[in-house]
Amino acid sequence: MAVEQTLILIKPDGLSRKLTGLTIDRLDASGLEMVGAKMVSVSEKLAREHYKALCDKPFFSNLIKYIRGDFHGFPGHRVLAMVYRGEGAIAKVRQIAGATNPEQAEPGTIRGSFGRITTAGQFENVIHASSDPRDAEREIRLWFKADEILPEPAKALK
Ligand code: DAT
Ligand code: MG
Repeated sequence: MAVEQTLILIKPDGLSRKLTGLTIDRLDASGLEMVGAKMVSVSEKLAREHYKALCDKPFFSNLIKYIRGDFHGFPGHRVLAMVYRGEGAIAKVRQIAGATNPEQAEPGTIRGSFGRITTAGQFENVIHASSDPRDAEREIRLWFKADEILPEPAKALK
């Protein structure tokens, strides 16, 4: 299996419902390595760029509000952005996250256990996880500068 990097965001619902530790526990237990992490104040521009493939969807404007924390009374528009690395990292993290729709996510996955669909139809699914290698590369470059991610061991300074 190839060594991959993948982007994870703990979204504003995950932060406000105190699911940060639980999420990191599950990611660490998978054997993958955390190689980047920071709190990010999400600008409108960053949110729109992150979700640009969905810009034609009817739920796009609420999706931008959601990722910016507008539904969670969370001043500062915060998310926790992380990069994990390891063999098959993209699929492993998607497995831990569960399906996009929290009602269809397997019980025991993060979204299956803690996600919800609000009465207004908003998916609140706790975390973001890159869906494929192209997305992962694009998203990591969007959220992180190169020197904010630990180099692979072979490339690390001795
Ligand atoms: P994922 O986050 O699992 O990669 P995606 O990239 O298709 O899913 O969509 C990004 C986010 O958009 C998703 O986490 C929640 C929201 N979303 C997707 N489909 C939706 C829908 N049918 N109704 C409301 N929100 C939706
Ligand atoms: Mg996606």
